[in-house]
Amino acid sequence: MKNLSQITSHFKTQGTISEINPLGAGLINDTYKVITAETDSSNYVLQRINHAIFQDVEMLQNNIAAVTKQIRSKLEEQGENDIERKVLHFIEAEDGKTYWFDGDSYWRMMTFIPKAKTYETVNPEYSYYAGKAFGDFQAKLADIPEVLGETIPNFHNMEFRLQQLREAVEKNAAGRLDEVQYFIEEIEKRAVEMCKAERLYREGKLPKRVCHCDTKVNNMMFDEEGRVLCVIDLDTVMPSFIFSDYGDFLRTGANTGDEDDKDLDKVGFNMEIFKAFTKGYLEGATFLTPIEIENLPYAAALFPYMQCVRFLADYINGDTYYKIKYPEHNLVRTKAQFKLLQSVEDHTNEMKSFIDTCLQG
Ligand code: GN1
Ligand code: MG
Repeated sequence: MKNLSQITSHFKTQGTISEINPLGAGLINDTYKVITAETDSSNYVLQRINHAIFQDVEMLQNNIAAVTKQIRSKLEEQGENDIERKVLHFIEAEDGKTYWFDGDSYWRMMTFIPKAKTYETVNPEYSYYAGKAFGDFQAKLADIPEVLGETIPNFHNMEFRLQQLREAVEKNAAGRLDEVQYFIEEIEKRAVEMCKAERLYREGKLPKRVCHCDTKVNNMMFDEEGRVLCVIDLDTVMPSFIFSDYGDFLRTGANTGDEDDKDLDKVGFNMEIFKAFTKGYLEGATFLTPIEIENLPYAAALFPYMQCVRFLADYINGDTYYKIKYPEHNLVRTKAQFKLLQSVEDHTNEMKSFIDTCLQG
């Protein structure tokens, strides 16, 4: 607490800081809520940026500054009157930067958005709003003047993720290979199909657009009525296929169980959520090309698949990337994501016909 309040003293905040408590359930950065004593001054969010993962903090913060500036100006154009709750606002550090380096870690602060909530699960109504909001988020960023850098190179590149898994298998650093053979085989069976996006891109048939790339349901703030206020966790905003945002929301929002559910009977793909989210997304993302729309069911499968590959690679490597709560955690996550993938696959035809209906209607 003492250390954390020393960190906050390097930022141009207002009010007297009275409490600093852990916030949220992110797997990468460390996040805290900073509470001020005065009722009329804002509370803040303090974050320690995971520098091992985000190696170019300058690029990271420049991306976020460009994105928040663009969203802010679009909201102003629309005459929005709740701007402070609809876009993140970063606090300057004493040296004028948007982050502070304490000689060891990189920190940043932003205003805490009041009267807003995040959820780990959502009902169909909220999913519809979420779909519209992510479509709208991508639409707002379509004409961003800055060229955004890839804060994590090849982040959602399926070919690259498979290559990482294959390297992990090759090294078998933690000696865990024998117990995961089944999953490796299942992953390899689907590898060619799942790398379709990269092939379409090379053939010039699929564009990259500015995407959020971490559209987990808990990266969205809702107001008291369940309307989406804004999208948070902007570290991974970068050029990608729109499949990233569409697919990663469904991976989390349409899962009937948890991302790391030990009870696989609870894990499955909820078609009601799929339908509501897809309807909203198609309404918000008015710029989609036919090839993007046609591949939305592929995107719904791609993200459980990719996450399965990433969790499994981390398990084989000995848990060097994701925070874990117990030794088998990454294996449990792998199994849950694989179960979800199978459930998505079972719904392929139903997804396709729903999308056709939306387009006709
Ligand atoms: C990480 O930190 P968090 O939980 O928002 C990860 C995502 C994964 C997710 C899995 C930078 O996001 O890509 O989908 O965990 N972020 C990074 O829960 O790797
Ligand atoms: Mg998050």
